[in-house]
Amino acid sequence: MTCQVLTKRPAKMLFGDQRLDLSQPHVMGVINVTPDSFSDGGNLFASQALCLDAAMARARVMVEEGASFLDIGGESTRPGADIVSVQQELDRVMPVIEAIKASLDVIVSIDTSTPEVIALAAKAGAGLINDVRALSRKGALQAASDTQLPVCLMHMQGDPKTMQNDPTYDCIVEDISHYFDERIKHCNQSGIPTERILIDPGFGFGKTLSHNLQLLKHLDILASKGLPVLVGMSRKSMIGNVLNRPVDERLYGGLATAVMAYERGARIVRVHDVAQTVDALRMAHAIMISD
Ligand code: 7PM
Repeated sequence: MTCQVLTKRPAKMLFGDQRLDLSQPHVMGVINVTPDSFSDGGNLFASQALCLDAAMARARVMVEEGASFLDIGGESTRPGADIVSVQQELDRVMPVIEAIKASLDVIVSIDTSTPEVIALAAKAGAGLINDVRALSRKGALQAASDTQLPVCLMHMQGDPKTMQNDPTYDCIVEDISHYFDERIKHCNQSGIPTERILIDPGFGFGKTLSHNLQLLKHLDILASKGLPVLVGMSRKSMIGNVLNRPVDERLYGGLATAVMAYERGARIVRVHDVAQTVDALRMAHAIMISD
């Protein structure tokens, strides 16, 4: 028997003009267009034009390596990061979205909490709205609803400035599950049907190492809600803290988290290292569907 039979998750989901089979795992490549993004040291940002060239070069490679999505972000959510103006965020992400849509066959995910960015990115052809604030900003629910695109609701405790100051939960998995129930209700009331919602526990966003490890261990409980689960652990401190490795030496640890998340029901894995993660997940998938 295959595992899909056991879930109530629909096998296919429409992301803008692309239909994706979510009975298999998919990789989302991260394209940060921020000067302070920790994973690329800001080297995509030397100047506006250079930035676009570098972002597109990276995008092309990630698509060749098998990414189904590219996640474009123009606001750093690093703890303590500077606040970005709406215009600044638009100036960073819109050229990249337009260039990708013009030349690459991939679903563009827009990593934003800003209503104006949601609307314009959708107009430019984005296929998924990925919001680390789960559409909690004023106007974001309506903006997302108007696009008719799927939305990824990520859980975060607190805000990026303070979230790592002693985060606490009664029971991390239950608390986050209830949080999603509330946000899904708000989405539904704003015209976003449950069929267009993905959930993401938000590894590293207001969580201690122990919280992050428990969340991954019990991810199957969140997946059993029936909504597609997306996860992002690539290069994060939860890997660094277990292995005692700097950010550029967390690939193997990250592959372990990707495979374990997939086995527990995650279907989209957001990573910086696309080729390696695609291989790991193709292998895991072959095992999962064997009988
Ligand atoms: C600095 C700190 C820069 C943290 C970037 C980050 C997620 C996300 C991010 C995630 C979803 C990173 C994060 N993380 N969106 N955006 N899930 N859906 O490590 O885990 O890339 S930003």
